[in-house]
Amino acid sequence: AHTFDCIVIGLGGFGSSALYHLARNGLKVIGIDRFPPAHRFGSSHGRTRMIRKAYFEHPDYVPLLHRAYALWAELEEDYQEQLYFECGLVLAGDPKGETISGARHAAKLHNLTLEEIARSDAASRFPGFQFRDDHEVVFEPQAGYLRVEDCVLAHLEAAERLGAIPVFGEAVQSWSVTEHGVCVETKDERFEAASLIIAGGAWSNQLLNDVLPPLQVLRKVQFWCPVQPEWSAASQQNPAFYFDMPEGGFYGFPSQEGCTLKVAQHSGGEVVDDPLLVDYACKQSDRDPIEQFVKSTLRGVSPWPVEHAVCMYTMSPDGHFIIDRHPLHSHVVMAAGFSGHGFKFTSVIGEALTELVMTGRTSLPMDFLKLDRFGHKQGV
Ligand code: PYC
Repeated sequence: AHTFDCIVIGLGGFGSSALYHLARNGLKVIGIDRFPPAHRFGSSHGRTRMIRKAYFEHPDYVPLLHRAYALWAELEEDYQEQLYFECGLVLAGDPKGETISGARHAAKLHNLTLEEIARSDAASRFPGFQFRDDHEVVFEPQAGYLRVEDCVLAHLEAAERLGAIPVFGEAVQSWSVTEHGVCVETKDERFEAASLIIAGGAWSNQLLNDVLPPLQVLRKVQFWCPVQPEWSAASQQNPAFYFDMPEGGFYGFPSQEGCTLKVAQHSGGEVVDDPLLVDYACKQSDRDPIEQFVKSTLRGVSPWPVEHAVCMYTMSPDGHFIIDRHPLHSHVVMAAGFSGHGFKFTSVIGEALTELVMTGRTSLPMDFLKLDRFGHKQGV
């Protein structure tokens, strides 16, 4: 048995950040993941993740986003590579829908820049898009994307430099509370520590089934479609986008290398029973909604993708994150249910998880993400 200050289960977006922040605070830490670094079998892969501040899902995320942006900038400095690309974000939708009204509300409440784009100007300002007559358009200039795998690798590398030990290729079989802290067992090893962070992504149900409300894991497919030269030539000026269509939410990112554009559906998705058995092949039924969206909305983009990646969303019952101490074991901290919009927060949530481990509370305003909003599970 090995003795650490803290063990982190899961080294994806959240676990890698927690590992870094724990090490930065001088803790002796080990992280364990069944897959290799920045792998493609969870929820932190596919080249890009959106980052934005006019948070339509809930304005209470905005203070966390301010800190997340600052921490991404620090990590870039440390890693000596650009992780955040500020291309701006076009949001389009029915003004009564959550996307437009929620973004306006968050921007107003927190004094964020959110440009109103008149319908008559939208097409000339953003010639890559075809806007619906019943849609309104806003533009958030201080939004863009993160290079997702590089963010995970940057956190891991920085953590290792500070003495953290990441272990890959070892699946956690169980964790338990001991007289002095916690014990985590893999097939071949047993690790002991004073405290534990569980950041298991799509495996959260299995790791925390006695306390979490049921989290629904959804299979999501991200696509890369070939673009005409106007997208690539002007790729520096092309924004990220999120369209709230009658058929669902669709989003994407400008071409990075000048040949393809990433596009995916935020809504919908097949339910995954076992995250180890998710279907990584692309089906016609995955392609159909994307084909329809690209044809109706994007100009100069082929509706026939040349590449895809399958990823998972782990949905909490209300679509908001669950970040808290374990209700029975205060030295066990959990981060789960990121519901398809968590990655941008990994920098700040790693810091919050570290504070929870070290002091039992966090200075960040995140009480709205506590577990007790779901009531108590029977038996707890
Ligand atoms: O987290 O911003 C986000 C997002 C947009 C589309 C899917 N996730």
